[in-house]
Amino acid sequence: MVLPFQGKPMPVQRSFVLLKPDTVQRNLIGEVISRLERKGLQIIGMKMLIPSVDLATRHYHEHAQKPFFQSLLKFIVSGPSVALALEGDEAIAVARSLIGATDGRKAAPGTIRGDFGISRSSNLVHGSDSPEAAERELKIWFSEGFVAWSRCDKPWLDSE
Ligand code: 3AN
Repeated sequence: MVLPFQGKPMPVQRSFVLLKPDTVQRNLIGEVISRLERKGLQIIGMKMLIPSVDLATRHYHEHAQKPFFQSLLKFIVSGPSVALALEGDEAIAVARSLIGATDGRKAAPGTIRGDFGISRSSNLVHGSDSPEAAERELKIWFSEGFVAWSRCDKPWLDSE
């Protein structure tokens, strides 16, 4: 019998990823989620919602003084987004590397923004940029908590 290779269990980190209204409107939800899943990140929370102005303001509070803040708010409450809670080794950095640079025009090909975007404001996906941001954002968007489950391919992902 062939047994799956059992590697060292991965340290686990959580991240928050938001598929913003342009991803939803452009029918790219499946494409984006597929990239995150295939990479090995585990989805432990997922929901579609139109955020309230209050939720959006709390999420983007660090940009409150920026000149683009009002248009950023208007954009994020303009339609449904898909919120994801992800888990995996270095999930924050891994998700950010899949997402790519902020400006779609400069984002590397192969990244989500590099392959599907040509804008800095409508740049498809948000990903937490630090453990502190991830904790704060997950609390805001997933106050109800997460779904506990194990990926059946985990043994194939768990190794240094
Ligand atoms: P990232 O999402 O790559 O971490 P941030 O945190 O600098 O980028 O910016 C948050 C969001 O604000 C971006 N995702 C983008 O939608 C928007 N944004 C950033 N810079 C600009 C800008 N100069 N003009 C308009 N929108 C911007």
